[in-house]
Amino acid sequence: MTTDTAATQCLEGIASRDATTPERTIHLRTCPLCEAMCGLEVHVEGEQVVLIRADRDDVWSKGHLCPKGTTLGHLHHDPDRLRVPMIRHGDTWREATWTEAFDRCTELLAPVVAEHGIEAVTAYVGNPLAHAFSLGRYVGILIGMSGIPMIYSAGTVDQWPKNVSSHLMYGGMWRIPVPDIPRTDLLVVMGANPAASQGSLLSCPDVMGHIDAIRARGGKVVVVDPRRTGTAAKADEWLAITPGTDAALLLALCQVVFEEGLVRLGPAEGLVDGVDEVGRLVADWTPERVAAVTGIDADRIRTLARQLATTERAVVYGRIGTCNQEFGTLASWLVDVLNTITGHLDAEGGSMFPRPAAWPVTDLPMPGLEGGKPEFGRWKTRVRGAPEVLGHVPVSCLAEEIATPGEGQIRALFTVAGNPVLSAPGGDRLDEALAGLDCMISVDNWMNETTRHAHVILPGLSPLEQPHHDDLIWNFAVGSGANWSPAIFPPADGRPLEWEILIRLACAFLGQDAATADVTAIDDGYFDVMASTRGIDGAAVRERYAAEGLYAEGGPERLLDLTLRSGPFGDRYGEVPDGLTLARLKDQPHGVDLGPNVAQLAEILTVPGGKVVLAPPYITADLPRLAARLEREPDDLVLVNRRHLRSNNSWMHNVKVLVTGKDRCTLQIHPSDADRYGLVDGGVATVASEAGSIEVPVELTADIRPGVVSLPHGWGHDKPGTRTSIASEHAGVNSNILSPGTFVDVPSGNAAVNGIPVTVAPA
Ligand SMILES: Nc1nc2c(c(=O)[nH]1)N[C@H]1C(S)=C(S)[C@@H](COP(=O)(O)OP(=O)(O)OC[C@H]3O[C@@H](n4cnc5c(=O)[nH]c(N)nc54)[C@H](O)[C@@H]3O)O[C@H]1N2
Ligand SMILES: Nc1nc2c(c(=O)[nH]1)N[C@H]1C(S)=C(S)[C@@H](COP(=O)(O)OP(=O)(O)OC[C@H]3O[C@@H](n4cnc5c(=O)[nH]c(N)nc54)[C@H](O)[C@@H]3O)O[C@H]1N2
Ligand code: SF4
Ligand SMILES: [Mo]
Repeated sequence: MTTDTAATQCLEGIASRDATTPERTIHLRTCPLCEAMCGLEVHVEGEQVVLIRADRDDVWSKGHLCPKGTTLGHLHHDPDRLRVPMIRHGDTWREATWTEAFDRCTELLAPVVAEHGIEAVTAYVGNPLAHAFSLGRYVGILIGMSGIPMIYSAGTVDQWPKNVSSHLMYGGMWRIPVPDIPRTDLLVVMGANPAASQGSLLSCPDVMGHIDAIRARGGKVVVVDPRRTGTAAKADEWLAITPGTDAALLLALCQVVFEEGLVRLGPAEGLVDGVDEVGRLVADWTPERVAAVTGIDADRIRTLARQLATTERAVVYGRIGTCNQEFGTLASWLVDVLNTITGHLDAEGGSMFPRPAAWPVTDLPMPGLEGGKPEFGRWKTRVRGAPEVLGHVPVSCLAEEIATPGEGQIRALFTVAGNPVLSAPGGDRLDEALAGLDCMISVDNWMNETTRHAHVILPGLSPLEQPHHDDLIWNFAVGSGANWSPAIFPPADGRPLEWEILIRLACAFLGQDAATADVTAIDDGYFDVMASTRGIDGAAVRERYAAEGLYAEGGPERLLDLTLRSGPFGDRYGEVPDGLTLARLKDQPHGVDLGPNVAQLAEILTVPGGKVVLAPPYITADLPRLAARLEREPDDLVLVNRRHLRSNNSWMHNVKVLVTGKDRCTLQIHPSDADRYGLVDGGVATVASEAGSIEVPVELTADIRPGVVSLPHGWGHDKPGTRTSIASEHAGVNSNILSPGTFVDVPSGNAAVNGIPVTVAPA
C-alpha cells in the first residue's frame, strides 16, 4: 500500500478538503492498531480529522502505512463509539455519569464478593490492551489489587505456546527472539502472513518491502503455509504444508542438521545446554518419515536444512499458524531450536532479542515462576480440570465456568478491550453463559457481541484523545527506538483515561467507593513498585518531579519517563547526561532511532545456570503425542484461519471504508475439493465440525492446499442488541462456532483454531 492510495482511501471516507486551507493543523502520531507502529500525519480542521497519511520522516516506519491507519479519524468520529458510561437494566440501556457508573459497579460487585468470595470473579483481557497507552501498563493493578485468582485472555488463542517455550528456554515468557528481517539473506516464514497482519511478535514496518529487498540482494524467502498467501506470492517458494504438522517438519530439518554434521552455535556458543539431548531426540525424525504427513518432499526438507545451516544470515520465523494449532508448543520451541543449531540465535540477520528503550511492564517478575520454573498445573479448572499454564487456562473454559452451578462458579466478569464472543473457541456458548452473570463490567469503546451482556460499560478514550507510546510492542521490534505522540483532541468534559478507570475498579474490590477512591495514592504506590524493580527510590523520584513541575498527573506518562530513563538508553536520572528522557523524546516529533538489535543473549538469560535450555523436559515430553499424530488417518478436510489487511480481529468492521467492497467472510476452498463436495463459487456452504455448524458463501481458489479450507475470524455481527451499525450490515459469520474448545495444544492449553476437521456441503 503506497502512501498515496491509502491517503486517497481516507479521503473517500472523510470529506475531502483542500490541503492548503489555513485552519488545518497537522499532528504526528504513532498508529496504535498493530505492531508495525507506523508514524502518521493526522490532518485536522476544527474538530474534524480530514486526512491521515504516512509520516515519511518517521524514523521507525519511514513512510509505511496500511489502510487501517488512515481510519483513526473514522474510529474517533464513529457515532456508535461510546463516549459516556452505559448502564443496563434488563434490555434497557441508559447513559450515566461516571459517578453513577462507578457506584453501580460497586453495587453489583459487592454482593457477589460478599456471598461467593473473590473466586466467583474473573476478568477477560483482549488484544487492544497490548497496544494501548493506559490499559497495558495498568491492567496489572486491576488484576493484582482485586485479588482475582485467575483471569482469561486472548493470549490462549494466540501466542501462549511461544510464551511457554521462551519461559522454559530463556527464563522469561516475554523474552521472545524476533527475526532480524532487515539484515537476513534467507527468511523462512512459517504460519505467518505479514502481507495481511503487518507482523506479529515482530515489529518491523513494511515486512513486504523487506522481503523484496532480501530477494533483490540475492537472498531467498520461503513461506510454509497451507495457503498461498500474499506473503507466499511475494516469496521465492511456497511450501504448502498440512496444517498442524510444522513440528514434524522442524524435527526433520533439525535431524538433517545433526546427521550431516552441520550443527554450529555461532554467537550462542558456550551459552546453550542440551544440544546433544536434542540430537538424540531428533535422530529418528528423518525427512522420509515426515514427508507424507507434512506434504513436503524429503529432498526439499534436506536442501532447506542445508540452506539454513550454510547461509551466514538466515532465520526461521514462526507465528500464529505455528501457535494456535495442535502442536503449537513443539513447533514454537523447534523454531528456536533450529535457529540455535544453525548458528542464528543472537546473530545479525538471525533471531535476536529486542532491547526496548522503555522497558515494558512485562519485565516485572512473575510471582512463583521466576527464572523459567516449569511449575505448571499448580491448579486446575473446576469443570474441565484444565491445568494452569503460566497462570492461564484455555479461554474456552470460561463459558463452562460461568454456566456450571456449584462452589466456585463464576458470577462476575470484567472484560477489558476484548470480544471473546467472537474471538474465543465456542464463543457461541460463552454468549449464552454471559447472559446469566450477576455482574458484568466492560471497559470497552463499543457495544458489541460481548459487551451487550454487560451491566455497565465504561468507555475509554478514542485513540486520538490520548497520548501514545507503545509499551509491549517495542519488545518485539527489529530495532530500538521510541516515539511520543501527544493527544490530538482533549478528552471531553473531564472523562477519565483508562488507567484511572482500572484503578477505580480495583478499589471497588477493596470495599472502597470506586467513584471517590484515592487514585493518586494507588498510582504513586504502583510507580514506586515499578521503580524499585530497577533499584530506584520511587518516592525520591516523585519528589524530584514535583520540584521540577513534571508529571503532576502521574499515570502512564510518568511511568514512561521512568522506564525510558532507567532503560538501556536512559539518562538514569542524571547519571548519563545525554541519556534519554521523556522530555528529550518529546523534542523529537518523528521519533528516535536507537539502532538495530544487538547480540545480548548472555544478559537475556535468567534460567538457572545461565544457559539456554535447548531441550526443556516439559516440552520434549510432548513428542510422543506428535509421533502418534503421524500414525493417524489423514483428515479429509481441515479448516484454517486467515486474516485480511482491512480487518483487525473483530473490532474494525464498523469502519465503512474498511468493509465496503467484496464480501471477505467467505469459505476459501480448492476447486478440486469444491468439485468433490458439489460446491460452486458464490454458492453457500454448510460447514460443520464437532463443535457446531455455520453457513457461509463459497470462494474457489487454487491458492490453498487441497484438503484445506479457510475462514477468517472476527465476524458474526448479526447479534441483536449491539450498537455497531455498519458492522451489522456486513455481519459475516462467527468461524469460532466451529472451533471445539477442547481442541488445544496440550502443553500450553492454547486453542487449536487451525487444523479443525470439518465437513462441507451445499447449504
Ligand atoms: N478462529 C480464530 N480465532 C481467533 C484467532 C484466530 O486466528 N482464529 N486469533 C486470536 C487472536 S491472535 C487474538 S489476539 C484474539 C483477539 O481477541 P479479542 O481481543 O477478544 O478480540 P478483538 O476483536 O481484538 O476485540 C477487541 C475489543 O476491544 C475493544 N476496543 C477497541 N479499542 C479499544 C480501546 O481503545 N479501549 C478499550 N477499552 N476497548 C477497545 C473493541 O470494541 C473490542 O470489544 O482473537 C483470537 N481468536
Ligand atoms: N490486518 C490485520 N492485522 C492483524 C490482525 C488482524 O486481524 N488483521 N490481527 C493481529 C493479531 S491479534 C495477531 S496475533 C497477528 C497475527 O499475525 P500472523 O501470525 O501473521 O497471522 P495470519 O495473518 O493469521 O497468518 C497466519 C497464517 O498461518 C497459516 N496457517 C494456518 N495453519 C497453519 C499451520 O498449521 N501451519 C502453518 N505453517 N501455517 C498455518 C494461515 O494460512 C495464515 O496464512 O496479526 C495482527 N495483525
Ligand atoms: S500497518 Fe499497522 S501500525 Fe501501520 S498503519 Fe496499518 S494498522 Fe497502523
Ligand atoms: Mo493476536
